[in-house]
Amino acid sequence: MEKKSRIYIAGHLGLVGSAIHRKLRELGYENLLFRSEKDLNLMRQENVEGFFDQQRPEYVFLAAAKVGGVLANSTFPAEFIYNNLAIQTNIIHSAYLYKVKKLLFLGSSCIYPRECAQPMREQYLLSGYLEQTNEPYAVAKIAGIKMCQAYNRQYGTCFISVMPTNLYGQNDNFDLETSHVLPALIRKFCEAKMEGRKEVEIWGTGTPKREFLYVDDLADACVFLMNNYEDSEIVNIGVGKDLAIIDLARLIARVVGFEGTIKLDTGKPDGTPVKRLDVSKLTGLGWQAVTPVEEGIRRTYKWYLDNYASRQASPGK
Ligand code: GFB
Repeated sequence: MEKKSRIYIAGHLGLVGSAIHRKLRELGYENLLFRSEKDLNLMRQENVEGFFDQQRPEYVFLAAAKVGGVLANSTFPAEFIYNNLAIQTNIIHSAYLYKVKKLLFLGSSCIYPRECAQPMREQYLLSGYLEQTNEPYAVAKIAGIKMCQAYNRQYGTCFISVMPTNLYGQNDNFDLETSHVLPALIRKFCEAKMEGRKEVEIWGTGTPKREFLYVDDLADACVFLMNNYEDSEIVNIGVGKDLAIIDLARLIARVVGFEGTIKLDTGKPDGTPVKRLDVSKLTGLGWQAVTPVEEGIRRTYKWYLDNYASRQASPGK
């Protein structure tokens, strides 16, 4: 990408898209294109093609998606498969029609089989059954990968696909029903501390293990790959280390300053037992994550206090 290239960030208000937007600005890219949902409905093919025809982006970061935690995925399976298939199909096909130079598609680590060998290497894709709680989402993401690869093969496009691990950071979703675990626990411990409660309930058995990548690191990796990677094969983006949910809960409780007890709600789903990416391909290309998880949690907690919690506290906002 040149500093003056026309770069479209689909999903620029979300966790990932907003981080890519910040990173590109910070690096001096000055010709950034973005549209809110109100101005461009990505579920409508005609609208998306019209936008590409008019704006002619040269590079596309496809970060628009319907995302959510383990409960949201199992409660709204139809929305997770339909919205994601529609959004990504419309954008990838428009990128082909309007001759985008390069597109980066964001997948997810849930594309790998539930019982996948750990750490999960790129070649384990489609080597076993998927986790049930998020199968519709995973199938949509796998379709996105295969679509990029098929277009590259048949039409000679340059569409790359990256698979991030569990992400967190500013602009995350802090809704307790639909969010991922890390923002949910920041909010739960923070509210319990403020209300003087002695106990916080977390979902599941606490034993599943997850890997957490700070979203600003992810954005840096995406820009790096956009500039340095051209292959159709997928690339994992992670930190290569994981921790048990109960240990994550203790760490967040410490950062927030909650001193009560942690209770397990085993009626809620655990999801995949373990999920850790093999990141040797990415490190071999010359990139690695820099933000330790405790530091990332501190920054996200601060953002939560400055933005989300204060918004909740002032009526009318
Ligand atoms: O982050 P999370 O919702 O998604 O849950 P997944 C991770 C683990 O944290 C599960 C536990 O074992 C949850 O049971 N957990 C404990 C909690 N307390 C909570 C809580 O208060 N809220 C939430 N949300 N979880 C998603 C997929 O899976 O990960 C998506 O459903 C996507 O498709 C995403 O791939 C990255 O890691 O299980």
